[in-house]
Amino acid sequence: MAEEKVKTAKAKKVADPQKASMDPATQQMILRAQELGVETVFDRAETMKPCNIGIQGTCCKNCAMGPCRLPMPKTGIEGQDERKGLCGATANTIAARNFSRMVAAGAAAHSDHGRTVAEVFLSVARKETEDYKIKDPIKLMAIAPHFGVKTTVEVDGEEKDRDIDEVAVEVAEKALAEWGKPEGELTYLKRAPKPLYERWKKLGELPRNIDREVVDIMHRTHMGVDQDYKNIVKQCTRAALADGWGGSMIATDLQDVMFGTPYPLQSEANMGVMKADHVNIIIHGHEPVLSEMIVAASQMPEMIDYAKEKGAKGIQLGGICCTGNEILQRHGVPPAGTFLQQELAIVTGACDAMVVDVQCVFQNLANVAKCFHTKLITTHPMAKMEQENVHHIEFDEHHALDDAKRIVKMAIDNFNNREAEVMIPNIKSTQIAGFGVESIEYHLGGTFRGSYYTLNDNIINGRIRGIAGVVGCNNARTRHNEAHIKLVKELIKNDVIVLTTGCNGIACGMEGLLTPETAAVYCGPGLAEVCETVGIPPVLHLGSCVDNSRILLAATEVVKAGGLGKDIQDLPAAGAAPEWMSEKAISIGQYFVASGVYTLFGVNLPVEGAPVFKDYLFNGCEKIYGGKWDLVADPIEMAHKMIAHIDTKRKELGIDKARERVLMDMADRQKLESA
Ligand code: SF4
Ligand code: MSK
Repeated sequence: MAEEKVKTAKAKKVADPQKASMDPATQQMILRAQELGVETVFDRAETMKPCNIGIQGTCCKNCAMGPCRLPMPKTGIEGQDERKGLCGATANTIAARNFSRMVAAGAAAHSDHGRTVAEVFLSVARKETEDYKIKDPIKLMAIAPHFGVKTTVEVDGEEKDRDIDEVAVEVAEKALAEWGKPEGELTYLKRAPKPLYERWKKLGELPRNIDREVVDIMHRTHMGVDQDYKNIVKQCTRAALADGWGGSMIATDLQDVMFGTPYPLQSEANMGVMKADHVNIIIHGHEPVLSEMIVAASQMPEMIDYAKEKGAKGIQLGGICCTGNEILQRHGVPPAGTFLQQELAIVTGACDAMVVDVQCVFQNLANVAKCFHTKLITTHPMAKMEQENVHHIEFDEHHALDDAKRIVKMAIDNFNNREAEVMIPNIKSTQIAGFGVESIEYHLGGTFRGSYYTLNDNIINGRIRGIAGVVGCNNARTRHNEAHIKLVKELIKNDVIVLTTGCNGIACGMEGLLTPETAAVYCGPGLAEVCETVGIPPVLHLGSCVDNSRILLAATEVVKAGGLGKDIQDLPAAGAAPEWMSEKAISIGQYFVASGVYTLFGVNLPVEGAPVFKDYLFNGCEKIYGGKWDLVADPIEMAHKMIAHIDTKRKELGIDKARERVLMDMADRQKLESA
């Protein structure tokens, strides 16, 4: 019995479920884990406190003369900051180096994901695999010109469409070259509004190729190289832009071409999506290349029949993190939880297999799986686990469907091995997910203009006060989901439409904020009216972490539609990651800042020990990029800082008065209705 296996765990300080999470399903499962003696991240957060110097960003271990630790003196810095490492590196240099290494790691993670997708796409284009097809040829034709690939050819003096396979091969080759081309600049940068592109050019910060910008950071932050924090931030920008407008954007586009561009669909969210009488397979990580095949395999009649033979009623898939978001937005597979719920999905006792690829995967999953019957399967060559109970089935695009069938069969064969009593919280919410640049245009675009005209019109007339991008992780140092939900609710209450990705998207789904009906309950009158008229939720789920590129392109479309300035920095818009934890979030933050967005993070930022560097990120950057960083732990205060920024931008655009009129109209109308 699982209970017996885990009784040996030593009695340790454990988390208070109510304080650890705002989500009742998570609270129930934390308690359940504690009853079984299974340790989770919530308990570890009680016993391990963060390093006081690391958290300030001023611990350097870039050479063996260190680690050199430069904490802020308790009284603060008065006069000259005399602190230095053995080599003389200042607090600014050390914090900037650490920050930029986070950007490098984040950009590398997103972009390497993009590279895998591009490699699979090349195999598809060359017809080396039967398992994947081009599902969205229209999108292929739409992105081809951005790579300089012609979509038509002249035949006998007439322009004809080029053969789609030819276009696909050329796009794939050009896309892959973005990682290592010897000269030039990234091709997608020109998709940004012209003034933004020109600014990056003038600053000399156009990324050359994706890999080079990551390597450059690792070189210049080596002991004894770049010792000017401003110059280090310049390189952060190049690498971050290579992520947002490069690796991530290519990942999103090619995934859409191969797996289909998402359109709104109905699904559910939270751990209650798991079913006791079904084979449950939880898919976790970030790269959807194999999970696409697992979705296909789990729908095959032969697999469903096999599951029934074993006594199950069927096969239930569930997602965690962004692989979950990928299969949610294209297939409606419901997320079983956010980043912090990954261990708890196994604690249900009903997880027959958990399949993980890359990023955000806890090594402790192996220890939790050991206490239950769950088969934990790693699938990526660069992400294995040392524990013996972990299976490795390596993804290969040439036989991906066979690999996926093997995994699904393994889960089915494991159905009857359940040991612990199954306990699945009976908690889930309905959601509409699967939005994107194209579907926003469809729902909020003008009927005749085919652009973001209606969205812009509603921003200009003030029904929609502004746009917020709210994204990012959970962090066990804060109450699970609380900052996400409080922030989003406060924004929509104040008529700010929210575009979400990543674990914020899952958190909003769990809270039931991703339905059109939410608008009447939580939104201000202007946003509620728009959502009701158009039939959209006030929070639009745009997908996974790489899909933050969709937010960049949506902002660009808003600029193009006119009336709201000439650049992203002119828009009444702001971005936030209230519960961030990943290095990828720092890369995302930097590319949003460098694209002109006021970007607020919660929890903490490793800059407090270097006040001059911090001031550069929080104030100096605005003069250069139009966007800047900020740190606000309280989500309501964060919302109001975002709203204040949105209002400033409205004033600069001369549309602040329009909003006052619209709200008066609404109030008048309400008065009339109640009379
Ligand atoms: Fe210390 Fe300088 Fe070495 Fe960093 S690079 S560990 S500050 S001596
Ligand atoms: S999964 S990066 S915890 S959003 Fe993309 Fe969630 Fe953050 Fe991982």
